[in-house]
Amino acid sequence: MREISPLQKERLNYKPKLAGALADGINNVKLTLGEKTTAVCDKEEIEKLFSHVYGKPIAKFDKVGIDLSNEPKNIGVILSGGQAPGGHNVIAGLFDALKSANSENKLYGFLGGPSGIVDGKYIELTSEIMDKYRNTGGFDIIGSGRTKLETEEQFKKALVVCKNLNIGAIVIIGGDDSNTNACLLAEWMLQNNTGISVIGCPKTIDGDLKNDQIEISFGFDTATKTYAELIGNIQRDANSAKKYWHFIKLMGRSASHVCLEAALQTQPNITLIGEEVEAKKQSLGEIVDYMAQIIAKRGNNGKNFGIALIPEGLIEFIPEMKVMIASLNDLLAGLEKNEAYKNASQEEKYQIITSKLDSQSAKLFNSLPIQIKAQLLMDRDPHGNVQVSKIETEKLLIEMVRKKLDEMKKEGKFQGKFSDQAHFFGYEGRCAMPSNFDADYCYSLGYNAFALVQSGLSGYLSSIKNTTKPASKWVAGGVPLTMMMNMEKRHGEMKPVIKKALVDLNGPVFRALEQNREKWAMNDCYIFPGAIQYFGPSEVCDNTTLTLQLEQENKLVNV
Ligand code: FBP
Repeated sequence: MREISPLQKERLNYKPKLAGALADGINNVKLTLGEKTTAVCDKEEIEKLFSHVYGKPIAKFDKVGIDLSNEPKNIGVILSGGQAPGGHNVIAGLFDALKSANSENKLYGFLGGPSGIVDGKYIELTSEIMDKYRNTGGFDIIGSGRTKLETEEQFKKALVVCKNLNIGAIVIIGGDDSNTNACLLAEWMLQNNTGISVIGCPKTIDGDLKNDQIEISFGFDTATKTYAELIGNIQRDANSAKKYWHFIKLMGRSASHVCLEAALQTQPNITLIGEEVEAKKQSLGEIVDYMAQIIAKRGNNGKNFGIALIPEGLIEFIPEMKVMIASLNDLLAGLEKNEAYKNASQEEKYQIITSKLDSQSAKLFNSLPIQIKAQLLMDRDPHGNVQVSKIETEKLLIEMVRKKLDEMKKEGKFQGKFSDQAHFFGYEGRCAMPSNFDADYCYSLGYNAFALVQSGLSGYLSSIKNTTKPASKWVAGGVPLTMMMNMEKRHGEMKPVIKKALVDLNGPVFRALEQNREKWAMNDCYIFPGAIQYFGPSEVCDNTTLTLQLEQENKLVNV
């Protein structure tokens, strides 16, 4: 029996490239601080809530300068939220930087996400452990979780754990919600003069933790390439058998970046974008009409097959659904502790809910298939988000499109056939072996997180910029977390959270889809990207996503 595959073995030996300023080692970087910053929205509230970390300047590292190796320092690291390819490399970068600064430094990994630091569950990460996880996918080195850190009690417990381990800094690797945790923790640690700093690293396959300072969250590159490979394979199958319409839902809780990137990589017949649906105020019925028109037109031309990409977050962008979901969120937050509701049968729950919704939302709720109703009432995650990965939008659309096509058939507008296949791609890509881009980017993010810690900063997100250029030209630094914050309603209350980046409908990425999708709908322009390549010519192995290339350079590099 083999213990690991030949590719796994080769990847363990891959040496990730470091951002230029960090490449000469952790003891050769110089910190420059820029101007003071402000929050992206709701400035006054955010400043009040984070008076100790608010408004800090942007940080940038250059080569050569202060010696960052000093007193032994222990660091705690947390993987938080959904898995994203490259998480292990962030830890590897942090580990290597910390050990090269001082071999007595220790890295503790908190187990199972943020709850690990509260409950004091941890392991010391040694070279022996670390070397088994370099360049691998997954978060299994220490596990992950979605616990929200926000109470005084949690912070006090975390402090005791850190003091016992002599931890001087905590690195939280997570998405918008997890880095909101990081900011709350940083504020509390500073306010209480604990001497413990907190640094975040931008993770999420969803690609929505980005802004003027953060070009991309890690994991988006590998996950979208994995989905694009699978979509390409299905396109080949559809084009061979010519008998199925494949409705493919793609992960990405809210923003449609994953769906948009996958569409540009594969050129399917239909691509829905949540942000566009919202901007055009399209109803569910209008979306169904749009899809049915394309399916009918293709069917009438003898093409009873095709590919439709559906973003996971679509449901929350459809105006009438958005209103209904917002009411459901408030209602469910109130009903959480209501014993009568908790003990009611599913049917009784629907009645209670319908009686409390306004008439339009009640009508919409009642019109939904039973499984979608049940999925909409499922528990929210600890951050108050609807669990969109559990809502089968692809099946809802298939059912509604089928009804519409039946009507069109009766009216003589559709002469073809409609046979469907439903897919949901999410978990297939979240733990894939990181692409070279993600392996390098993550290693740099982790290495850089240590440079931020050693520079005495807290409440910052590790940032690596200029990522469409070769790694030697990447720019390392840090962005104050409060700069990305705004106030949002969660669990029925206004809370400070990092603002999600949605698809920019005026940006070059969406425009690339808009300019082509009519052609892609009727002609079969499918592209088959194939599997991620780790070894071989640079133009095959080291290219980044089309989203990043279009956003950063407004042109496609290496394509
Ligand atoms: P993060 O925002 O934590 O990175 O998670 C992203 C994600 O993969 C979403 O795309 C998806 O909706 C969600 O996690 C599913 O999470 P879970 O597997 O915990 O239900």
